[in-house]
Amino acid sequence: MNDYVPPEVWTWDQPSGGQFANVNRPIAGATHDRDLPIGKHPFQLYSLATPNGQKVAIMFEELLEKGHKDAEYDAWPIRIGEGDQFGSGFVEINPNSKIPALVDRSGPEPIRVFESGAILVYLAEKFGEFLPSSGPARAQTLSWLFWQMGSAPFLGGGFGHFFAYAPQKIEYAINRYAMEAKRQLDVLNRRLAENEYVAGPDYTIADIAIWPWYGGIALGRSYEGADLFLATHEYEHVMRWARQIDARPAVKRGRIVNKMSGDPSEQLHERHDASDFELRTQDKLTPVDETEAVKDDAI
Ligand SMILES: N[C@@H](CCC(=O)N[C@@H](CS)C(=O)NCC(=O)O)C(=O)O
Repeated sequence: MNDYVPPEVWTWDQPSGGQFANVNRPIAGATHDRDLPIGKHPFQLYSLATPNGQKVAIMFEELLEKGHKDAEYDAWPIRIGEGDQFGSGFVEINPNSKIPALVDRSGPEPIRVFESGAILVYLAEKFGEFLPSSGPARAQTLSWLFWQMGSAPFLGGGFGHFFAYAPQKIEYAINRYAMEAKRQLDVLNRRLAENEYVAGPDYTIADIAIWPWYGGIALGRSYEGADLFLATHEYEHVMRWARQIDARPAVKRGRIVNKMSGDPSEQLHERHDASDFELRTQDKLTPVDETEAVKDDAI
């Protein structure tokens, strides 16, 4: 318990003290002029390897794995810890200033897409993959995709924030969100007990959206100590599914795109070519520039 009494009207007069407090603001819009780089491929992805960012790079790698050569993309890092999401070029694509954001330059006019769920649906429909075109299977896929979009803010912004990033460990907040995180893991566990993949027998954009968040927690990759704290090993069907998806070649590649921290062999700061995974991870380049090592697990 603390002695904070909220004023009648909230004002932004002090930093919160939490991690990322320096980039959090109560206003939208650009803070500075900055054009975004544009590469040679039809798709330009502006992102970071957070769970939301990983979804889109995994989707591109899955499309390429299926032989869709038109799914070639350039992936540019947006350093959200340094405020790149408030540059004018980025805000033009995503007025919400959050990664991931995509520009499809394959047609006569560029098409801008933001919100990871919208990007997954856009690409799935464009290539006719990972989203059934009609019927119950489509309804299931979209239901679970939107389940993720609605649920993960409680896992990340709620549990993850208070467990890992808040300046104090607040028992009430951690209890509240640990309870919800475990409930969500149980929802998934029951579903995956009866289905190989989240939407049914086939791998879909629902798995691509859900895995970086819930697979990340289950495999101990998000919020250090969270797997132990939430006893994720008890969700045996989630664990089976998380490991199964982790083994997919496209997932192995996609999850390291725009990754700026962690093991240098798992950091591909920019992706412009399939060969980059072999040739341009940080262990293959000059020694890691520590100023680039911004946190990109999940905020
Ligand atoms: N609902 C959005 C959430 C995107 C999101 O929260 N992105 C975070 C990184 S995981 C971000 O860019 N944060 C920067 C900020 O809040 O300033 C989506 O799924 O695309």
